[in-house]
Amino acid sequence: MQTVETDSVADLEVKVRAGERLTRDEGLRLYRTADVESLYRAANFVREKKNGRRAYYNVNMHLNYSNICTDSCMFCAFGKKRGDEGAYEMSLEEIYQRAGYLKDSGAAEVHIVGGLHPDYPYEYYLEMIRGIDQRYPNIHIKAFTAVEIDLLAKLSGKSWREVLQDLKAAGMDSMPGGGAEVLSDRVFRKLCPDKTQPDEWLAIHKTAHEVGFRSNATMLFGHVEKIEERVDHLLRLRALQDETGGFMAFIPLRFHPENTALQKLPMVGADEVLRNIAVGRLMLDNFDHIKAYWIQVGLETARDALNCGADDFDGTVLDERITHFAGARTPIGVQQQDIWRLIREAGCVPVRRDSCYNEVEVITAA
Ligand code: V47
Repeated sequence: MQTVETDSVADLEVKVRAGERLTRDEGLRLYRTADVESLYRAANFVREKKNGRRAYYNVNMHLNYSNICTDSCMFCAFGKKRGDEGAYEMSLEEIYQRAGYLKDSGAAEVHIVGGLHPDYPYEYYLEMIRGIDQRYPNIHIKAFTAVEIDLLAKLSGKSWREVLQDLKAAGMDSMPGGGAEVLSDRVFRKLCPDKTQPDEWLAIHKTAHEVGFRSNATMLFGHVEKIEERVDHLLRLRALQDETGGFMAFIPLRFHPENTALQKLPMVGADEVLRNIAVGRLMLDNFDHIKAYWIQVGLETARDALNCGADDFDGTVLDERITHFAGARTPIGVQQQDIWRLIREAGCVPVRRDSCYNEVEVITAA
């Protein structure tokens, strides 16, 4: 990848231990350094300062209601045109049924995202949220990326704020962090020129925070981006978090090339995953949580990430599709016991959390 061996970052570890904020140039050094020992130690220091040895997870399910999408992002294997092999959509009844299965399996959160569908009306989205919330009021509904919020605004002729207020009234609880990719105009021009743009992604999250939603932020790494663009992405998230405090977790997403227009690219290795987790932990000093999304990074690497800055293992997931369309070899879901074992192997204490990181149970069971 783009990392090159340069100097020690022991001085940055000292700075981090003193509680000082890192600069853009220092972020670049963290991406380039061969001194991963200092990098991981510094990131683990921040992780322990914020979260001790706790490692969070939740019992959740992904619900990807349709993969039919009007856009054609080069990194995506999930989106299909209607009539394509593998294109699917779910009726509202099917969605409610799946949410019911979720409740029966003890899950506390449903994470809902889909493609940019050409014909669903505005009311379909509100009805989806309202119907789940009415049937299962205790399930936390984390739904719709900034890109879908933008679509809903265009569909309804309403502002982002009005759309978010409608969704809140319908029962939506928080927003996931997808669609950010790398917040760089150059990267978007190359990979997804027609999609909700970087400035808009940030403005939608800002509006969501103002409306009272908490949200997450992702960064899709390992494709055409430069390390300068990764650092700028982190700085833009940090600046918005300084303003609103509305982000809960940062989630570095490892690009899976299979079945995408970029399939000639190799997938980055575990070392790059751990570096992105660690640099994210160090640059985002105002984020409480860094998520190791095991679906994409692999269960063992997610375990190792818990000692390189990450404090959150995501959840049981049950039925992930976006990364599996792009060739992910991980399971589509795991049992809580598997997560406990991996967290303990990392020397951490498993803590089941709710969607807003309130502790539900410190796990002592075997
Ligand atoms: O927005 C698309 C990315 C995202 C590929 O907020 C790909 O808690 C890898 O945002 N290889 C969706 N990634 C996933 C996401 C997410 C996941 C887990 C937790 C949370 C959260 C959010 O997946 C998309 C896009 O950036 N993506 N294609 C691919 N080929």
